[in-house]
Amino acid sequence: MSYVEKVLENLKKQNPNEPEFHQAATEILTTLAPVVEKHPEYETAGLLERFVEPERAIMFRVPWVDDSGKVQVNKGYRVQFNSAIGPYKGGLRFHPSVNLSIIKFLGLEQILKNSLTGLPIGGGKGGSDFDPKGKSDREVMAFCQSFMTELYRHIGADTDVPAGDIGVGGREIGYLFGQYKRIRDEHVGVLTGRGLTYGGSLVRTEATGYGLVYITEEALKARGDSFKGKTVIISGSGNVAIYACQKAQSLGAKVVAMYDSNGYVYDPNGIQIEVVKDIKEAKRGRIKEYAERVKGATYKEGCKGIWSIPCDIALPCATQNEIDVESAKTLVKNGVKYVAEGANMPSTLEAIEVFQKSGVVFLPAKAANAGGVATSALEMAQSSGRMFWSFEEVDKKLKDIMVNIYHNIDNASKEYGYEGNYVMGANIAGFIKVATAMMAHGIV
Ligand code: NDP
Ligand code: 2IT
Repeated sequence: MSYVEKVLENLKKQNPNEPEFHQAATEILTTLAPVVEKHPEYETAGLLERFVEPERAIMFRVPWVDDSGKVQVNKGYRVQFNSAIGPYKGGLRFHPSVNLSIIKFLGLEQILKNSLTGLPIGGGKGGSDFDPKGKSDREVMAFCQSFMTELYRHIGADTDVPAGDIGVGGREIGYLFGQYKRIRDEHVGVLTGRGLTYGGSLVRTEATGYGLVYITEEALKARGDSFKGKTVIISGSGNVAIYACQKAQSLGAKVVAMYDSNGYVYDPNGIQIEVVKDIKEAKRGRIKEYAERVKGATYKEGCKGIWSIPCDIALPCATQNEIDVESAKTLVKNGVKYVAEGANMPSTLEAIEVFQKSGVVFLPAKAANAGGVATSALEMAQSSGRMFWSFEEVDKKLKDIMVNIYHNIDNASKEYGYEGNYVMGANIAGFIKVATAMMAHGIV
């Protein structure tokens, strides 16, 4: 049995009932075989065993009082996965589906994503099974204050810097930051995605969606093509989806469909993103309302149907495993040419295989959605320098980072003999930097 196979088998034995963690680890480790073959010293140093084991995983109780006066209890998590190349960095997810397996898969992905940005950030992730949907602002504040009352002791501007993810946006970051500052009496860059009046960076709100479109644009350009005139499907209608839609349309694409967890809207005339922003950002409403407001648009219950709409480019921007093997086959049958992942692990392993075997250009999440965390690192840099850069400056840095990531993963795929396989390219390019740092640090 090879080194990679041994590590994977042991991981599954040591961490039973963590299917999402197994899935992410399988995707990553199986592509690293050519690297560990080149570096037999990694096995002696137990490098892969250490790489897949979080440095620390914190689980805690989050009690809070709801509007009826009843005490509610949620689970809180922070997995500090790897600090070889910088302080732990990664988002917080508030969603009822959150459990240790989900946080560990996200944390493991984050290590390599953060490495690919070229910036000094390690990997971490956290969150809670708390559902902000349908809660009052006061309930969300009470939850966030309780969550931070435990989390504050584990994080710090040079230790671990959380940010947003599903269910954690500007409102939640504000409440979390307020409580951290109150307990620690420190106004520092301990969270990113902060508001612009208290240390946030321009472009952070737009960064993940914009970055996704920038890297896809570079992949198109490398093939003599562009977004102009392309039909695009975007799943989700949250932070990543909205700004991916806006940027893709500004480059001449027509985005015809989006969804939330209840169903999808189809607008053959092209999604009017200002309407989506009003429904989702301003009113915290449901995407269904889009079809009530825009003539010619239709709404269908259920998410999966979105993948049966013919498109040139698919940008999954909602959640893990939203594209299964069947949906992948439908997309290919209908002529999809590019799939770039805005969400984390939105394609199942079998779906990825379908895309790759069909010659679809597939840009995996850890490369394609790295613009969010990259801009978070730019926010950290501005915080420690006590200064701010203009929108244009940050946007330019973001674009340069995404273009670099594209060429790094493309070059790595060629160097290792798997040209165009960007799953291999991204995992290998991300891993080599982390592995080199870990080897330099000795057995820690
Ligand atoms: P938001 O909470 O802003 O939006 C999430 C969107 O996805 C909503 O439309 C939501 O619908 C939908 N969604 C969530 N869960 C499900 C589900 N189980 N089934 C169907 N739809 C679902 O989150 P973000 O836009 O920030 O995050 C989206 C994805 O992008 C996640 O995978 C996240 O990890 C990833 N990501 C985010 C980054 C960021 O900077 N924010 C950076 C890199 C990656 P509903 O409103 O009905 O719940
Ligand atoms: O998955 C991700 O990269 C994020 N949710 C953003 C993390 C960050 O620290 O900005």
